Amino acid sequence: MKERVILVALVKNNRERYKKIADLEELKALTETAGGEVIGSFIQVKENPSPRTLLGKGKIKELKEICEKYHIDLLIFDNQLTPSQVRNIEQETNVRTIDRRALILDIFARHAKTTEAMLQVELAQLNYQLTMLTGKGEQLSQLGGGIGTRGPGEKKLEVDKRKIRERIYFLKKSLEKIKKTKELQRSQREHFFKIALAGYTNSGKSTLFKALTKENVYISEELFATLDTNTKAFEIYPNIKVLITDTVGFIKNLPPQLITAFHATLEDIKRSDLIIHLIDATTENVEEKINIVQETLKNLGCDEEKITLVFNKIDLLFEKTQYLRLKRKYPEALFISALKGTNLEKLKNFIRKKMKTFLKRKTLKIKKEKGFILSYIYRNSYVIDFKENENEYWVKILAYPQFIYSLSSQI
Ligand SMILES: Nc1nc2c(ncn2[C@@H]2O[C@H](COP(=O)(O)OP(=O)(O)OP(=O)(O)O)[C@@H](O)[C@H]2O)c(=O)[nH]1
Ligand SMILES: [Mg+2]
Repeated sequence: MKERVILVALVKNNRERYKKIADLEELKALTETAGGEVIGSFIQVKENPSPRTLLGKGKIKELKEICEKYHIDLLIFDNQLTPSQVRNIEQETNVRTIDRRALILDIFARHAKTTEAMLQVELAQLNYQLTMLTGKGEQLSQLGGGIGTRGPGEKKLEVDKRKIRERIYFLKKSLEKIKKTKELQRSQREHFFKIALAGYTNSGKSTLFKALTKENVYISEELFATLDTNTKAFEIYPNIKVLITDTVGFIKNLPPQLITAFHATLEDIKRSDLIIHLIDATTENVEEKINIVQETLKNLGCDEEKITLVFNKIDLLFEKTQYLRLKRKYPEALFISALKGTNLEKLKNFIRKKMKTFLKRKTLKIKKEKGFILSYIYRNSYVIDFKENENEYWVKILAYPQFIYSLSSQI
């Protein structure tokens, strides 16, 4: 049976309350992705949050009554909670309580499929637990403990912390090993033009990946459907391949533990020659989401010059106004529908333009007795023109410089 959930948020004033509604919509989608059923939401407007329970005393009481009446199993706070706040709220409402960060970690844990993703998620979860335990320790010493509580309590915490640290050490070692294998793969791919798909969760990255590579990947309206990077080649010109990588999506306030743990995965974005920042053009607060992704990319150390904005899902933009507004505000951006295939040719042309300096044009003169090499050339380059006379073939090609270089010793 689905857990029955109430979403809770605290905002400073009425203006923020209005903005919070979109955040709660997102929190609802996250909750549903995690398998919960949202029964309602609860917002308190209060200038100063209570250090004990975030919400004020009266509101907590009100919340407790609602939880009893509607048989609520779980409270999910949009605001970040301290460990002691979690405990106090649980004590006073009798309902299990988590915050947005814990919810996102839970979704990541559900969706991790490959060994690497599972190790990364566990690492993020343990680091998160460690911060929560540290908080609990502080709480205990602040209370002064007392006979029978403080001593053993702290001791148990120390044991827990030590076990967690040991496991973290093990996970980091295992991830190191995977990283080495990945490095090897990367070096083999070094000379290809590399594209990364980045963007807010649910913007359609995997759908675009599938449209370009014809690869069957998992696509879903759930948030964070993709946690594992997936790299595939597709031909941008006949016989000229580029590599494209589908990655994990971003979200507002992504727990920092996840960014750290997924570093190896996100490294693929940084190392790309072109980053396609894909945006769901139909979503609420588009600009805010664009800024969150741009900010995350910047923090990862991505070169801004490499980032291109691409608006997706234009098949759903029935109203022209949103389209025109975005076009005016982001004149350089492209507009596509990954699902319907609209403007994919435009996107490919854009990629071709971007990779101009990565490819070389060359006219090869090949003696007829070396004609056997032609099939090798045809397989690895885009033949623009072909002529022959009695003794020679003239082949005008477009190819990666490395390929042209490899030919020089053979013709
Ligand atoms: N109408 C429409 N729907 C789209 C389009 N592109 C993607 N979708 C839908 O949007 C949802 C999310 O698509 P995904 O490709 O899984 O998105 P993602 O960016 O990979 O999401 P995460 O992996 O969760 O970060 C799915 O239900 C898709 O069918 C589009 O161009 N038009
Ligand atoms: Mg995806």
